[in-house]
Amino acid sequence: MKLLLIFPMGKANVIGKHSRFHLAPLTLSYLAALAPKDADITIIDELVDRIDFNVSVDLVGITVLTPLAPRAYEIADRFRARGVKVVLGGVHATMCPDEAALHADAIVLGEAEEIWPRLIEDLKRGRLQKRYTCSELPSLEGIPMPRWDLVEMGYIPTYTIQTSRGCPFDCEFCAVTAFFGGKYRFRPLGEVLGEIEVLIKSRKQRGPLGNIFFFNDDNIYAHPQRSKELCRAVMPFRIKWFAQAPISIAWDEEFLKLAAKSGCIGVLIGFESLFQPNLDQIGKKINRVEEYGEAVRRIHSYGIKIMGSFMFGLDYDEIGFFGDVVKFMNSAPIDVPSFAVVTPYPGTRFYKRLQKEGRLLSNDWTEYDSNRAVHRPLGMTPREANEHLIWAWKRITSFSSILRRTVFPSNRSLFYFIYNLVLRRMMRKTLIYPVRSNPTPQGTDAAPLARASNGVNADKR
Ligand code: B12
Ligand code: SF4
Repeated sequence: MKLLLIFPMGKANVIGKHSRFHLAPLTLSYLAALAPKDADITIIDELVDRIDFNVSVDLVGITVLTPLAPRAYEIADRFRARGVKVVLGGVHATMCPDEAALHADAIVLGEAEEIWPRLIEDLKRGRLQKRYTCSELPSLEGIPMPRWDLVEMGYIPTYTIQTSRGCPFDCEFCAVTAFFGGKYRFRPLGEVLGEIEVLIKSRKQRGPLGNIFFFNDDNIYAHPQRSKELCRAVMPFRIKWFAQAPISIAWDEEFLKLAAKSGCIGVLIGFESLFQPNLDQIGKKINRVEEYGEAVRRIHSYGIKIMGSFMFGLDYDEIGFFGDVVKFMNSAPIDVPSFAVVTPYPGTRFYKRLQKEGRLLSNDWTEYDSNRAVHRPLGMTPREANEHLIWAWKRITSFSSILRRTVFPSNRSLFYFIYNLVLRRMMRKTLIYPVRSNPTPQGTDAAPLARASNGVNADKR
């Protein structure tokens, strides 16, 4: 059985085609590991590889995220035109199954641990079904080691490991809880350690930075006790790691101590907004704006750096907020900045609310890249949101901001200085200077609802 697994590239790629400044694709190497042992598998990550549409294969599997969906469908249609069977899976295929089904011989809804081997067996026996649904969330015990041997070297030299799935929170805009059903599951620690050990042994493959790990869990601190056990367990390996975490880690000194001691070099934190009513509305109530400064100080005091992410276009946002966020990032300081326009991904509560309120502006999924407004914000026009996002990126990747955030503070870091220079180059090349062929969605110049109507938004500060 010849399998071809594809990660499509959409316009959402802000890094640039055929640049290897990416993380290697865990989803595909993991799906390869779940396939029968005798399968002959090729992995194509379109960010770095080209697809040979004439290749002889029995089955093409494509993972679908929302901004990549149109490209995924285009690839699927081309293979199907030749009579090759195509399966679509992933978050977007799960949230929009009827749409995905138009481009596939079979679709997989939800997690594929149990389904994928069964589907391949069905294909072999000539009884492939149109739709496979994960009815029960799979246990993460005994999941196989991803087939990194099938992925070419040369990505960012970081190993990606998933130690848990899900998050106990349910932020309105986030697809995680909609997809994973709000249930938090974790892998047995022994299995995670086993995977780390194997990867460390193959380190030479990945160059001198080969001991940096990305725990790509949705929330590494979802179960504080278990998070601390993970830190204790990885200590002997002397790895460096980073992960996504909530701001509440700042108040758990024991965790911060253990994380730092076990090699934590950074955490990705969703600050999202500097205006509390926004946070309350999107359900991110663990974030308290008045505590942000102190939280950053505490996390930094353990030598842990912060990638801080903020979103714009939330209901209580107004233009001045862009400048406030840049100012906060410079003074906190935030080591690696990340900005997005809040995006209503299908299946989320945010999507459903905006749909009900008639505020969705685009049904072109390529525009759902978090770099532009595809909804009608209340306190600014979509165009203002887009232009100010670019303005904020420009300011935060200026030399003065980079020096302020990474060189002048007492916890200065050469690594993060260089990282910011790379980010500066990337953002200038892909978002700040290029004129997009299709820059803004329909309705871009629509007046903001609140300003145009009754000033609902006027006295919110
Ligand atoms: C790590 C991560 C990233 C990394 C990816 C690194 C890498 N190369 O692996 C980075 C930082 C690059 C990234 C980028 C983006 N991401 Co991201 N990311 C994640 C995260 C946290 C984990 C993904 C992961 O590796 N999971 C582990 C694998 C094993 O799980 P999986 O992919 O879901 O696959 C399982 C099933 O879905 C299914 N499956 C998936 N595909 C297929 C295909 C077939 C054929 C079959 C049978 C089954 C199947 O089987 C797997 C096993 O059960 C998820 C959150 C989440 N928990 O899903 C967000 C998430 C997937 N990302 C999201 C988004 C929006 C993005 C960006 C668009 C953000 C942006 N503005 O740029 C970009 C797009 C990337 C691109 N290629 O253009 C959203 C997707 C929403 C949506 N509706 O599409 C998520 C869900 C986060 C969220 N909070 O909503 N991301
Ligand atoms: S805390 Fe993060 S992962 Fe959890 S629901 Fe909110 S945004 Fe999603």
